[in-house]
This record gives sequence, structure tokens and C-alpha cells, in this order.
Amino acid sequence: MDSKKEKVVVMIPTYNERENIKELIDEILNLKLDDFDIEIIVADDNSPDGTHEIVREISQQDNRVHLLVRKKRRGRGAGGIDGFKEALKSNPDYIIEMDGDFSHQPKYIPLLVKFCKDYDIVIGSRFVKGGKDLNRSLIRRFITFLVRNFIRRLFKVPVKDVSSGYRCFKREVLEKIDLDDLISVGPSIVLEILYKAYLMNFSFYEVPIVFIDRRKGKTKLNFLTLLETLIMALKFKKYIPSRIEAFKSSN
Ligand SMILES: Nc1nc2c(ncn2[C@@H]2O[C@H](COP(=O)(O)OP(=O)(O)OP(=O)(O)O)[C@@H](O)[C@H]2O)c(=O)[nH]1
Ligand SMILES: [Mg+2]
Repeated sequence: MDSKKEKVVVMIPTYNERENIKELIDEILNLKLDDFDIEIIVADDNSPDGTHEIVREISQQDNRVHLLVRKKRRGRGAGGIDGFKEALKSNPDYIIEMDGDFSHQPKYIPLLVKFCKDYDIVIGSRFVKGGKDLNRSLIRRFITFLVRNFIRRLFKVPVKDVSSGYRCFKREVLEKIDLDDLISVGPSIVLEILYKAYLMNFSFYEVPIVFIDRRKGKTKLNFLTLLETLIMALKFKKYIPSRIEAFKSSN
């Protein structure tokens, strides 16, 4: 019976993804899913290229698609946090976050959800057996390599793909993590949530994914965002453990 199906909300933060977003939404909605219902929330930062106009039009025709247009504090992190909050409002069983440029292929969604029944967080991983990073840019792969090694040393999190933004969460994880307490505005949000969840003893599992180059459009990653990510990581290292202590003593 339909009413017994579990619900998955896919949250996609976007900035200037006009060329990708419609096809991506179509591909997600066309997945063959017997076990669960799927909805999509696009958290767009009022993209100058009009990404939100496209999503608005789709959302008016299909009630599984929702749009959140943000006008303040632009950023992958701030957008993602608001997207998660919006997702939680509809009480889903699972929430997936993924990029809006096709680097994260929708075909892995059923696999992420399947493992999320047994683990709190399931990560689409380039660095477990069977996973691949097919990013054409050597520089981009090198940056991933540096960030990954730096972060793994700093945080000692038992996860191979620490910077993957393709993940599935049990609803409870996002409810307990206190989204209002996160400090990332940019892409460091991915690491902040990972580290916090790890210290809160949530369980992780990595499923292999083949990460491909963004299909169309331009990257938003630049030297400044990268620097910001590294500085933020040093900040988390200090602030998160004390927050966890406060969390534990209040439970
Ligand atoms: N809401 C919001 N989303 C953003 C912002 N910056 C990036 N994004 C989205 O976050 C996701 C990841 O950003 P990308 O530019 O693809 O970053 P990347 O994957 O590290 O870089 P590429 O190698 O170009 O793919 C994409 O869906 C972007 O549209 C932002 O400021 N606000
Ligand atoms: Mg990308």
C-alpha cells in the first residue's frame, strides 16, 4: 500500500545550474522505485541564471518537487542547511543531499537508501572498492587528494571519502545534529556535518560511486572557497567537541 511506503527527500543546493537542473530532476523522478516515495527540494540561492525559475515551473506541475529560494547568506553550506530544514518539515524517513551538476548520478539513490536502513549515514564514496573519481581536471583531483588527506589526519574520521557531498541521512541524524548550531557557510558544511555526526556516534557506511565531471555549467569552487574550507576545518576541530559534551550532558 502506498501509505506504508517510506519517504525520501532529495535536497539539491544550487547556484547557477540552469543547464543541468531540469534533466537532473527528470532523471530522479524517473527512477524505478518500488520501495519508497521520493520528493525533491532545490535550495537555490537566487541564481542569476534563473535556475529557480525553471524549478518553480516544474514544481507547479509536479507536487513532488519543491523550491526554496534564498536571498541571504549565499553559500553551499548555508543553502544546504536551509534545504535540510525544509526537508525535515515533511517528516521524511531519509534525506539525501546531492550536487545539481550530475557529478552525483541519480542511479545510486536506491543503493544509498537501501544501506541507510542499517546505518545512520550512507556516503556515496569515490574511494572504496568499486568507486571512481572520473573528474577530468587533474588540478581538481589533486585538490580533492590534498583536502582528503588533510581532513583525515586532522579529524581521524573512519571514512574514506570525507568530502563527498552525496549522502543519505536517517531523519533522526539531521534532527539531532542541531542544524542551527552549524557554522559553515560554504562547502565546508560537508566536513562539519561529518565530524559532528562522528563524534555523536552515528554509524557510517560508504557505497562506491563513480563520480563524473559536472555535465554543464561552471564550477563555484575557487581558491578562496578552498582556503575558507581549510580555515573552517581548523575551527570545527576546536568548537565541535565542546558542543558534543553539551549535547551528551543534556541527554
Ligand atoms: N545554494 C547554493 N548552492 C551552491 C552554492 N555554490 C555551489 N552550490 C551548489 O553546490 C553543488 C556543488 O558545487 P560545485 O560548483 O559543483 O562544486 P564542486 O563539485 O566542488 O566543483 P565542480 O568540480 O565544478 O563540480 C552544486 O549543486 C552547486 O550548484 C551556493 O552558493 N549556494
Ligand atoms: Mg560539482
